[in-house]
Amino acid sequence: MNQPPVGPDPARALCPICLDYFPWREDPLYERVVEASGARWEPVNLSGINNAVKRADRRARCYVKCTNPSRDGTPEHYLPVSHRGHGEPVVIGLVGRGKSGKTHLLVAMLLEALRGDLSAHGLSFEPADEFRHLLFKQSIDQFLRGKKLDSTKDRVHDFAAYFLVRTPDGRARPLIFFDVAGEDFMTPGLGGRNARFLLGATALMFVDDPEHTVPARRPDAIDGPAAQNDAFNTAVARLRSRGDIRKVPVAVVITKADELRYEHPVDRWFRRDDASEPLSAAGFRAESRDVFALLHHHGAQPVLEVFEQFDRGTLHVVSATGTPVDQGVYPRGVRPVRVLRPLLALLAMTGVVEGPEASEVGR
Ligand SMILES: Nc1nc2c(ncn2[C@@H]2O[C@H](COP(=O)(O)OP(=O)(O)O)[C@@H](O)[C@H]2O)c(=O)[nH]1
Ligand SMILES: [Mg+2]
Ligand SMILES: [Zn+2]
Repeated sequence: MNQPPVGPDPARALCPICLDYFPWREDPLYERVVEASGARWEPVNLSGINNAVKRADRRARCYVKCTNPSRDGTPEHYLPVSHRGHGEPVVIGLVGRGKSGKTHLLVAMLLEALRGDLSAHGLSFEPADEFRHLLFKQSIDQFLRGKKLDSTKDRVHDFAAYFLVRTPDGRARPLIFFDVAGEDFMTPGLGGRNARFLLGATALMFVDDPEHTVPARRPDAIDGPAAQNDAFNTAVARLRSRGDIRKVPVAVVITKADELRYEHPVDRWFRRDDASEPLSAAGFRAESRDVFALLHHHGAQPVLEVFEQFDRGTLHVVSATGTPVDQGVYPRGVRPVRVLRPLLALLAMTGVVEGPEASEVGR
């Protein structure tokens, strides 16, 4: 009797960028060559390297070109070799209006993850895509110097970061983040290319800020909560064509919550460390309940509605910077608060973190 294939198909890969299945061929492999005149992709031939250790090391830094079999006009793109040979990739998409704080959140979160702050949970992270990581590291450096990050432009079809996350039992899973500028998300045309990553996402982070969700709690507030969140609506509409929308795990994140830091119940969560406590489904539930109540009290319908479209999800209050920006800089430096919680929740809900507690997170 034929057994169904176990794990990823070795000959075919699902491309997270164009969402075509394409034949995975490592002849040739490609490298990103950067010179004063510009950067380009160049084929490399490793067959002349007769030391297996050296060859493996070199290969780990190479890329495979996606053949984009549907020829849908997606610009030429390459995937790191680590896309193959590990478990099913976890693809996390950030969704939110422009300027809601997605890019700062992603940078703060991955900075702490790379630094080893989730080691109490047995998780270690390593960049698995040298070329994109160099770009991403520029953002990290800027962030650490207390400078405001540039708004997300260009490369709307591409992902922001590619990691391997290793778990205590020796498994590794590719972890891919898409961070799309809120405006591009809604731009029509391009055959819907901008938000297409949603169709391949295995988990989502919905991001919004206090200005649009709990404005009455801000000292300078004038309006009520926003009646609509077009980025959320577009994303959910787009996901519907997948059919399994309720099954996608989600983390709903109110970032820039430093603006609410003295307010109940945000103050309570801000005092707690986000990474060292043992993983507890009840802990996630308690925070979700508090944030839900806060949003409900302020009539933040768009966020509550998006949360209720999914079977499994958590709610969070976080701050990427810890303080407001002042003329493009953070005068006292940045101090992220609780940014690892949504990541940890999604890693539990996608099965990267295993165990009886992890399996109950978000239920
Ligand atoms: N107070 C505060 N401001 C933030 C925080 N994160 C981002 N911002 C500010 O919000 C603006 C938009 O942030 P950005 O990450 O570019 O939003 P994106 O368009 O959703 O990617 C920038 O001016 C940031 O300085 C935060 O945690 N706290
Ligand atoms: Mg951005
Ligand atoms: Zn592709």
